[in-house]
Amino acid sequence: MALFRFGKSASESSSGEEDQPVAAKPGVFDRLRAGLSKTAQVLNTDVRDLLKQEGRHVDAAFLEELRGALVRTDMGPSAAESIVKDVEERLRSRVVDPEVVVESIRRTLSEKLAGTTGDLIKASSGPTVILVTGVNGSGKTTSIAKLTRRFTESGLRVVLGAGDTFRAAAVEQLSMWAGRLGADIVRGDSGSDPASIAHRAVAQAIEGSFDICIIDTAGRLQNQSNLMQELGKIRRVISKQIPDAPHEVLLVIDATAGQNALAQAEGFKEAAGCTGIVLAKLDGSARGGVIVPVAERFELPVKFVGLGESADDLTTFDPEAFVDAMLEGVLKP
Ligand SMILES: Nc1nc2c(ncn2[C@@H]2O[C@H](COP(=O)(O)OP(=O)(O)OP(=O)(O)O)[C@@H](O)[C@H]2O)c(=O)[nH]1
Ligand SMILES: [Mg+2]
Repeated sequence: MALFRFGKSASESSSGEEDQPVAAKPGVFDRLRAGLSKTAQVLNTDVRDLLKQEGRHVDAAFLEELRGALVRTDMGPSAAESIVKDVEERLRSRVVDPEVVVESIRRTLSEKLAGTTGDLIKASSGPTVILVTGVNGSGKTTSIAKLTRRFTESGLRVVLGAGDTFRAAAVEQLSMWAGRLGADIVRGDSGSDPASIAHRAVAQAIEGSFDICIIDTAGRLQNQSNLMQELGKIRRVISKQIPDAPHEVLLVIDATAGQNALAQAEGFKEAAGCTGIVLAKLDGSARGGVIVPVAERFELPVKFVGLGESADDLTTFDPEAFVDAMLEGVLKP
């Protein structure tokens, strides 16, 4: 199996493209920075308030306040604890040194996120099949639109499978995106079997020599065992057509939903055989730190982050850029 290495899409290019008009699209770091601005604001306000108190000593009360500020970014207790411990060891009973604290946050987050990303897996030959799963409303269909945009911009041909046959509106939503983005779509009647839609979509991908086939699924909760089993059936149907497919099973997680959303998404990893995560809606969240517990808990690579509602609002996950964006402006005037 191979890996997709996308060329930078127009929306991700950090420099102005020659043929772009005056209002060039922002580069990837600008987008991340904008998306993570609410998180950076929380860190900035809380940590700056803590650190600007001149002459304050690193004591139990200080460490407790620091822990609180860190936890408010949703980075999870283990990351917050590591940072607090590190600051305690390095500055115990001494006067607070803001640079040490910020450096400690940066290093801990970088360490926790190192190796938590990965390129999209690609079929060695024939169409690459991507199955997209997650709880209700997490951002699956929009993420499919964003992925489609990336693929078509790279010159790849895409067919979508409207496997959310639960709601008629879901099929319409995906059809609208397919029309806009120049992808084909396979759809069935409302209430038809999602596995048969997946089968037809993969068949069309093979027969029509498409590069990519992306299957949408209805949102579900992990305690809906019949619906979770349905994911297994979709997988089996696909793998009968192409033995190593689906090549990717992406779990879409809503970054605004907090720790509870993580608990809800847990069952998907096994039931659907997930291979990677898309962390959607980071732009709306002051809790961008949630990527740390997401990566830790699922032990799956975070392949993309969603930064808005349009088809361009997706970037690959770059841990260093992510941490930089999270700490953007912290302690700077
Ligand atoms: N701000 C923001 N909104 C997003 C993002 N991704 C999705 N949304 C919005 O979230 C809502 C739900 O997105 P969908 O893509 O329909 O979610 P879904 O998981 O397909 O939902 P169901 O099919 O009902 O389970 C829509 O209003 C999207 O526009 C994102 O990255 N940022
Ligand atoms: Mg949907």
